[in-house]
Amino acid sequence: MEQLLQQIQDIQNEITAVQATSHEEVEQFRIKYLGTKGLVKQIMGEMKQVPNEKKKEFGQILNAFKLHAEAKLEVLQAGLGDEAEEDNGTDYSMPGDPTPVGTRHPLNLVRNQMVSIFKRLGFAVAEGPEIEDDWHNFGAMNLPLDHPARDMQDTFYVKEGTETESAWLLRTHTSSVQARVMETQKPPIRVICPGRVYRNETISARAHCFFHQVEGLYIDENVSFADLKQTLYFFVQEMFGKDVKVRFRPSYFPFTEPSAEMDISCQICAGKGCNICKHTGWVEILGSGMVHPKVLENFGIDPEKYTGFAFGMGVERIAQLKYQVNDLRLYSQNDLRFLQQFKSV
Ligand code: 2NL
Repeated sequence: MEQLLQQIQDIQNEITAVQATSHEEVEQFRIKYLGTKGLVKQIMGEMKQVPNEKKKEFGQILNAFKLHAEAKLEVLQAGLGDEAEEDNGTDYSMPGDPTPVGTRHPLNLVRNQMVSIFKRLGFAVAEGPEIEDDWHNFGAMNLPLDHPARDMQDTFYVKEGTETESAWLLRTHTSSVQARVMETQKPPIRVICPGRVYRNETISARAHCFFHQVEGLYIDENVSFADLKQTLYFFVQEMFGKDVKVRFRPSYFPFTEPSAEMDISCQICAGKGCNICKHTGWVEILGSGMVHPKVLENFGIDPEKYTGFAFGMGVERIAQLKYQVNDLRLYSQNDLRFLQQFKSV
């Protein structure tokens, strides 16, 4: 009896220590311990030698012994995992196929950089609809009814206006977004409006029927032309480096007075003269001015108390100077050979 118990204990220890790495080894375990001629069956056969008064106690020990062996078999089977982990000739330690990482569109890279510079100066970003009514795009901006920009030749009309209903059109500048800001907010106002705008032009290397703009608007008490100049000078220094030179030329826009266009020293030839600057050493990059008093009045802002400056520039223009890509069509053709060249700013 003592000997039998010791034998069970030894076999149990043996079972506990068994390890298996293949289905074959697990099957060997099953045959050795749990098979019809296995050790568990053999030990059970010893039951007849056990005296009657010990049979109950011994039966319980034997049952626990059998359960222990069966549990171990399950553990070994589970340890092998599913069929996929069987050797099917695949080397799972091989590195996977690389996932190609996309690139940002060059216009988005430039737009993001422009926006982040103005954000650092405290400008908030505002966006608005691309389909606009006549008032937000033209009327509020002091464009007279007979202004050429309103012509069917220049603007895409979605719906022509009638005596009682406004015309609907594809916005020709993001000024319409600033109009919506002035409609809903009181000064001080300091926003930039990035977005796509549309003009009815024949597509060529130099013109497209849509392009991208960043416009800015700053209205508060005592905003001066000096503020305008310094803000825009800071912008181009951040964009093109500290060595960039600027000059302002008087200009005309219906929505600003006085108005000015800003040129920067040519970033392609450093002022020596090239095709981009038409051998002048200067390239025009934006239009700007002090917000016209009529525009302020259109939104109930008192021009005697408040003044403001505004500016607008093309994202394509800045990208052209940064990347020297001169054919505007490349920006909208989605040719991956072109787009994949722009990994970062
Ligand atoms: C250009 C010129 C400009 C503005 C845009 C503006 C907006 C408001 C009031 C007054 Cl709400 N002005 N915008 C002012 C001057 C020039 O854009 O060449 N853009 C590509």
